[in-house]
Amino acid sequence: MSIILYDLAGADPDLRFSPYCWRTRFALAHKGLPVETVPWRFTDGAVIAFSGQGKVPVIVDAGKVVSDSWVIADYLEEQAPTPTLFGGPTGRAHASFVNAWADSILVGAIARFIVRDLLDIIDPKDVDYFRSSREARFGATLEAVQAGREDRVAAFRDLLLPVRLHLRKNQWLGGAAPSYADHIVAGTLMWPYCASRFELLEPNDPVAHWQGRMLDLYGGLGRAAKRA
Ligand SMILES: N[C@@H](CCC(=O)N[C@@H](CS)C(=O)NCC(=O)O)C(=O)O
Repeated sequence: MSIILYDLAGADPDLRFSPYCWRTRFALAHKGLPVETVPWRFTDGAVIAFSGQGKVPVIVDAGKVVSDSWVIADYLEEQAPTPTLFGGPTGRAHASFVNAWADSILVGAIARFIVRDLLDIIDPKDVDYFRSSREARFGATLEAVQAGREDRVAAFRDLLLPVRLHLRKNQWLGGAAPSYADHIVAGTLMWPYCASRFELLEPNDPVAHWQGRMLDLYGGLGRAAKRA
């Protein structure tokens, strides 16, 4: 039986752009677990009713409801230990560090380049909620948050230096094979990749080359993603 994944969608139900849902999509594909995705919009509310919280990803596995991408990764590792997502407790701790970095630094940095673009792809019924909740978070209009991005993109690319240095000597963030650390960062980068046409990465950046390898993994799961 397939695992059900509630997955953030745009006005176009095939446009899936959540940085957290993509982490789960990659993790499920890594495990070779069949998944059926259910498009979810910010104002749907359905996941609140049965998961006790209001965010996606949420998975339902034979009646068991699990929310939060990190908790889901742990759950999948426990339920289906091979192929491993973490490579043991030390790898899990390293992935936890990558998760904290992605959530606290990378997501916020990317938002400043694409948050206004998101208005053009989300479901019309989500627009008022999205604008007011995000403008309250940033303390500025979405247009002001995104303004001047061409002048700021070099600084964003500098932020990825630790990833770039690691990739000079390793094929994957997980080392010789992709791990959940790869899913975290690649999943986060699926957000701008799917939701915006703004080029965050230079094509000759080792990070972009690694992203290309990630897009090709799991039968080209990322490569097949619909883009804005
Ligand atoms: N810590 C959560 C974060 C999940 C999250 O923020 N999801 C966003 C979609 S990308 C969401 O559902 N937001 C609902 C809202 O803003 O109302 C995870 O890792 O899964």
